[in-house]
Amino acid sequence: MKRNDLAVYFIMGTPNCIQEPLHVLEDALKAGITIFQLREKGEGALTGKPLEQFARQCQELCKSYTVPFIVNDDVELALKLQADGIHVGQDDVSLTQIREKFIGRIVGVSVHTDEELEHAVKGRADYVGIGPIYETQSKSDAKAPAGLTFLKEARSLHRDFPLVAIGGITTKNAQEPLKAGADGVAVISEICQSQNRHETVRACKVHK
Ligand code: TZP
Ligand code: MG
Repeated sequence: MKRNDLAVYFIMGTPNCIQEPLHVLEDALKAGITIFQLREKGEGALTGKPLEQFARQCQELCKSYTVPFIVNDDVELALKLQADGIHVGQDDVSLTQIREKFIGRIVGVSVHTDEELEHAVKGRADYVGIGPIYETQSKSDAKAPAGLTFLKEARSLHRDFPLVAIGGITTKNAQEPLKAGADGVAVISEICQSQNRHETVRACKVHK
């Protein structure tokens, strides 16, 4: 993957949406998100066939805007749909197992420490997610906000490795992680709840 693919990484599941989820996704695609992750979690989350059907609809939409479609956690679903990639945390299936199954596809891993970062880089992850940078309401088991320190360190250790910042990112603070070395920002609520997704996506891109 190219580092620029991470520029505006939209993450969504049906429980994150106030509006019709497929409308939210299409509006975000029109607004210029560069990658999408389906993360179907929390109260009322779809499972089984309804999840598969929704995932296929998301995938179709992403295809029509040539935006990579990534599945969070669910290895089986990602393989069944031949998704463009998978994103896993430290408590999910191991990177070694996933890397073998996702040859030529995108593998992303969430990391919080130097050790986890080195393991992800050595294990040939395609990118790592670093966060939560700021306070977030969107992940029930989120760790304490880490600020920019670890992100800066990760960038200084790996000049060219694709890094995306996540957690509490808004139109107001997005430039901070970008200046600190992130290739992009991963966003749930700010895009899901936006009244003007063109403006929101624009504000989340690097201001030159
Ligand atoms: N991982 C770390 S923070 C987070 C995830 C999935 C939630 C990010 O959501 P928001 O609404 O952009 O803070
Ligand atoms: Mg996970």
